[in-house]
Amino acid sequence: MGIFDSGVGGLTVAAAIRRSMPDEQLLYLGDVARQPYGTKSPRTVTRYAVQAAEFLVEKGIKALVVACNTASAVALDAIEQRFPGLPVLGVVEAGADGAARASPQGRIVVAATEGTCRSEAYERAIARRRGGAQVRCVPCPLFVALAEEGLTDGPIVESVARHYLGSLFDGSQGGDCLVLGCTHFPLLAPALARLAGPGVTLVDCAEATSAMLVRLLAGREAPRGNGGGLRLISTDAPERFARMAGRLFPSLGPTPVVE
Ligand code: DGN
Repeated sequence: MGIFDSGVGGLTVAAAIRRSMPDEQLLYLGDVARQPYGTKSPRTVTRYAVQAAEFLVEKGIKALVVACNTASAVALDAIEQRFPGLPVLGVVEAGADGAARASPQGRIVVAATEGTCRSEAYERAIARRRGGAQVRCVPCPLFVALAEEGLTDGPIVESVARHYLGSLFDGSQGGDCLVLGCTHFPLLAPALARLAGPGVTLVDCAEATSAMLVRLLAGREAPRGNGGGLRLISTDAPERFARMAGRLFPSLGPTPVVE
């Protein structure tokens, strides 16, 4: 199975897939040479995303997970058109599904990149599942840099989180659900959960995506006990990618192999 993101963020999705489908062979591409995707135009993100998909398809994958909300928001149709017949799953549909189910009153805050917010993909996907829900998409571009830097909690993260989301969960009309609408953001989840407060449900699109993937691949799973694995490929600076991946995902070991 192929998975890609602009960097290490999509490893939150890969880790969730590993937990729920441990027999699958996963091939992960981090397009760090061209990150961030979140501030680029839809045309550029689509070109990058189709190229990333081409690279993975050439390696012989049976399904593709677009583990980047920005690419899912703007490039999913282009990828599906380029590879008819290949099961393709994007994280926006999964995140929207999770939010529509989890929000008690339908007051949903989506923290995402500028590109995802501009596309209004979450608003559309949530409206299809839960008409009448209020959706507020907030661009939080610095969260991506913090996660890529391995800075996932502490006073700097708290202050950036307050800057973007500080007033959105106050009072009876505040958000009741926070969607981590960028695959880098689950890495900051403890700080974001503290900021949102105890009454607010966090929706992690990584978990929601892996649950959707299990349903999508029913009947086509890898044989049990064949020892699945995760192969990592980076489009630039593999040593740095390995260092960050090892630090953020201890289950990969301190210095995972990155090609
Ligand atoms: N992780 C990507 C996303 O989910 O949107 C984008 C990160 C970025 O490249 N800005």
